[in-house]
Amino acid sequence: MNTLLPLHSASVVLLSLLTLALGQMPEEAIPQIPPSVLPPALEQSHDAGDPMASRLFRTTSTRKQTQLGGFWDFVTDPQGKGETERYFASFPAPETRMWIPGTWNSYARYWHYEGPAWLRRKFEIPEQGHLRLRFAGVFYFAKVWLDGKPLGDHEGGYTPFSFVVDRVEKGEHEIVVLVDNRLRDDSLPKKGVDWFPYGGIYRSVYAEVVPDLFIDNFHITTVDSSGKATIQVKAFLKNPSGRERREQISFEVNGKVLYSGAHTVTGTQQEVAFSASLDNPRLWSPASPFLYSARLSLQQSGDDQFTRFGVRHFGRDGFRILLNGNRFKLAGANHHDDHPDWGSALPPHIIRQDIEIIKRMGANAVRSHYPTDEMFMDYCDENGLVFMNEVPAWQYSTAQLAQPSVQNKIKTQFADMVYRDMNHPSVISWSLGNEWPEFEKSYDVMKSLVEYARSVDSTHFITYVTGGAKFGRVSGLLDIISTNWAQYQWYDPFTTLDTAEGRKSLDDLNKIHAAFPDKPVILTEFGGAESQAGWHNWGNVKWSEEYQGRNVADSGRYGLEQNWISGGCVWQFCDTRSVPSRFLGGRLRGWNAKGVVDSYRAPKMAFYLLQDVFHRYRRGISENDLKDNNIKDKASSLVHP
Ligand code: ADA
Repeated sequence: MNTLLPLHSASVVLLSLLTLALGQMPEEAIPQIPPSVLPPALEQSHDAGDPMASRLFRTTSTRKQTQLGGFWDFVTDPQGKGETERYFASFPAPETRMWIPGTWNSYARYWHYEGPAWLRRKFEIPEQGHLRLRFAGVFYFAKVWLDGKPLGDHEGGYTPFSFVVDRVEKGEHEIVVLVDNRLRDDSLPKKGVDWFPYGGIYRSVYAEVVPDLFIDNFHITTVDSSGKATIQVKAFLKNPSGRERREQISFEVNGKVLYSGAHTVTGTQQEVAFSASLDNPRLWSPASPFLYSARLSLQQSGDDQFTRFGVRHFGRDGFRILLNGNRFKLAGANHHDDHPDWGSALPPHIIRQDIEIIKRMGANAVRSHYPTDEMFMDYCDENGLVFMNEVPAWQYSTAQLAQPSVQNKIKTQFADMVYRDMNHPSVISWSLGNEWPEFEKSYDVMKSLVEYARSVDSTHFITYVTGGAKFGRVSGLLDIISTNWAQYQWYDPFTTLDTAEGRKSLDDLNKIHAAFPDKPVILTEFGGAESQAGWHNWGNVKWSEEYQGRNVADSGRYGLEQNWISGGCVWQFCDTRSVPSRFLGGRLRGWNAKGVVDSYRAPKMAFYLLQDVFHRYRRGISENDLKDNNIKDKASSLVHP
């Protein structure tokens, strides 16, 4: 990635422009110019080559699955009369047919629609049996009927849910889903959040026939110690009939059986735990993202499930984060599932391209405000991108956090996130929320959330993200202090690092370390300045690419150069659509335009400047070469070329 790259005429022009803009700079400071074609992201396989599949690997070799993507009948229900009028039994004349996975808010006709909507499709099942319907993500509230009978409902837009129906006949069936994307003060995220609440069945959905006893999921944790990894497996079994049975459970890694044992299963669900060992494990890291394939199988019931895992260890040494015993700093990007044509329903080729661009940026990490698409996580695993995962408890007020219903939603979302994403070696941390304006007033809430989080999973860092360089008693509860370094220049081009405001924001940051010298600190968001792609100005003018580029490069470099800071993630990867209420609050065209690439992923100047910062860091140049005054000098050269 870092070798000499072919230059062609467009690149040469761009190179000259950048050189002009940056003034006299030493040769190695010239940003890398990427070739016009991105190298492909690593991809080991794709689930049976099925374009509708939600994962990059085969998840079962025994279950018959029917992908339910494609066109569904669609009708909006602005007056909310669908349930009384029994749309689930007799679907009204459709307004249109909607492509699933998809969101209605990416269709011109439903661009602004927030409310209830109904979707229906028919499908065939190949044999009689227990039918499991699995939704990877429906935003935000869903209620499901099969052949006119209610299966249940689900609240929460980012994690999967499923229903099992006993003895469904072979042949044609009808599924109806009521979806509502109206957010409220006590929803997760809350109403008015700074990203668009795209409504719909926006992630994959499938039906599959499962045996009486089946595997719902299984978790793998690994402990590496001199030439051997101990693998701990926890299997989550479902046994809807509750009938007691004896089952032989086998566990294979890369085709080799590492464990086989008989277990008694009683009740409708049961956890089974065992351990195995793996000799001479290859470790996972961003430089060498080695993955193992694991299969869990039930001999008598005939069920199986696959997953992938990595052997790696995140640890702490005072303020340092260690990966496999070595210092690790994040050089990352904040990613939203958002695209002008697809909304939040990113199709596989866009997900793959986003990963390619993030890799090309020189990043080694990604952060998201919520559990992202499972395929995105698979790509992070394969491409060595460390992932900061988060519950979308975004900017809740003290009064909101005091509500037990809100606390329960945070806990449920946390548990569901861990349940889904536990095996991804890319995951470094679980965050409990982002930017509660008065987080210290919610100390007791945070304490109980952290205790809950640790009871669910003790193998990943627990964190919470403050808005601005802030800290307090809450910080002492966390494994990592995460802070959005948003104080200078985000909305005001005159507060550069050289000004009094800029210096104050540096002082504030340093105070965190002074108060908690032994805790790692990550700048979960830095460099957030909006720019209109293509709008340039010499004077650091708001919305110009120069204004954004300067903020991104200065703060990214600062985060990587300070020994006590464990790096950070740029805010943000691409321009994303915001909520209508923010349209008048300064969001350009209604979009949050702080992307280093625009909404269609075309690079802005900030992309190249950040790429230079990240690549320098990876080449080990930054720590010695760019200390002290260089930040100031380069910033000045942007304003006074
Ligand atoms: C915060 C928040 C982001 C976004 C950002 C901004 O840092 O976490 O979601 O709203 O502000 O663009 O102002």
